[in-house]
Amino acid sequence: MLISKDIHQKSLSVLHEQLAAKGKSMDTLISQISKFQIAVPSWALGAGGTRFGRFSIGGEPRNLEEKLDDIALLSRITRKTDAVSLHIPWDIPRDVDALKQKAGDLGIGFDAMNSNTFQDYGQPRTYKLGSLSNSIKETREQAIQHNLQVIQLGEKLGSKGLTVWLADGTNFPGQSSFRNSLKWTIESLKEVYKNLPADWKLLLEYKPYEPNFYHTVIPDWGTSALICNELGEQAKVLVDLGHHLPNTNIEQIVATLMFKNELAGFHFNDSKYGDDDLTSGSIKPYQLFLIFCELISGAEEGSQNWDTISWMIDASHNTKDPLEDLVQALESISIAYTKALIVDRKKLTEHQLNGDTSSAQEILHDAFMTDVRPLVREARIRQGGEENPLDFLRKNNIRKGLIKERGKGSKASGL
Ligand code: AFD
Ligand code: MN
Ligand code: MN
Repeated sequence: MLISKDIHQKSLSVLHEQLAAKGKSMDTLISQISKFQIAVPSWALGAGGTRFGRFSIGGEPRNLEEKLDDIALLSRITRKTDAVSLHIPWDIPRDVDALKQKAGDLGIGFDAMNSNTFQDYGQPRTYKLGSLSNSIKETREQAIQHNLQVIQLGEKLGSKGLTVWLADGTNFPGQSSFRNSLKWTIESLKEVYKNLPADWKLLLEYKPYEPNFYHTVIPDWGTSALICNELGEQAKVLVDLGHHLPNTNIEQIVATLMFKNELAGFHFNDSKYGDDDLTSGSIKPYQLFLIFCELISGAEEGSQNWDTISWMIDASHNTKDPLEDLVQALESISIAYTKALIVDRKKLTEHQLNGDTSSAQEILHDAFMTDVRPLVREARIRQGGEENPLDFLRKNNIRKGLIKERGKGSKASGL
């Protein structure tokens, strides 16, 4: 929605007064919002697909360099992202040094690397019946080696994390042994973990179902935490918002993981039913806000240091222009974060201790219902970003220009 400069200033001064009344400093909030950066996944810049098909957007990046160009554009207009998360082998660079140079020139860092043992891409042994959990030792060995190669590439690029998401699982009862596949997964991950650089972390992702529909080897946060505890301090649990059965209390999972300093980070998206990979905040904005309430209180109470948590979007666009979707996602995440920052936590704790339920709930509701967009916009403007990034993309016919430059329907690698 286009806001005039005048309206922006007026709404900002009203918000300023509201926040001052709560003892919140606008400048402190603006610097917190500005510091909060979210990594963009390389595969989100092209049109995603479902098992029923894929509809190209046109002008999609044809290679890693063009993906970096798109992320640099997002960074310039939103000021909310400064890193890319690569997916290997989709994003194997032709020339590592040249890529590093280009990323450096664009001010884009390398967030966690994603290994891929959920597809066959010409490797000697198929992953059809699993990878790190496969009953065939040589296949597990191959998957281990792939993860080690991803770590080696990541080290050259300056990444500090390896995200492991296993599609491993079964479609039918009896297809494999629950315990053996868990045992083999732990053994394999121990081999990977042994080769993790001392300043890296292993982000172990969980998912209840899909692509397997009877069981997934790492289906939930508890199993991921159980495995991380077998591996060591540098292994922690990655929470992908779309990886929960309907109505799961994700904010409680976040609070529990922080309680044990076991939260690796997030893959932000939104969903109605499954791993829908929809725009963050487009379906359940209140849940996203409550998750940030747990993150901020967990960090403030010293459960887990904010800087040890990784922030990344993991979404895939089948109907929207990927750039527009990412602009909306970055904005929604910033808004949820800002609303959580303005919660009067001191009063909330008082009401909790006094058992005053209505007042406690009122504290959260009041923050959630506060329109903090002027603050998010002001932070962006002060950082030299666009007042309205979505409008910028449209007004400057960015997608049209990309189609002209890259052609229609160019094959985008990725999910
Ligand atoms: C799919 C998986 C998972 C993983 C992502 C990138 O469900 O979220 O993180 O691909 O590998 O979305
Ligand atoms: Mn994910
Ligand atoms: Mn997913």
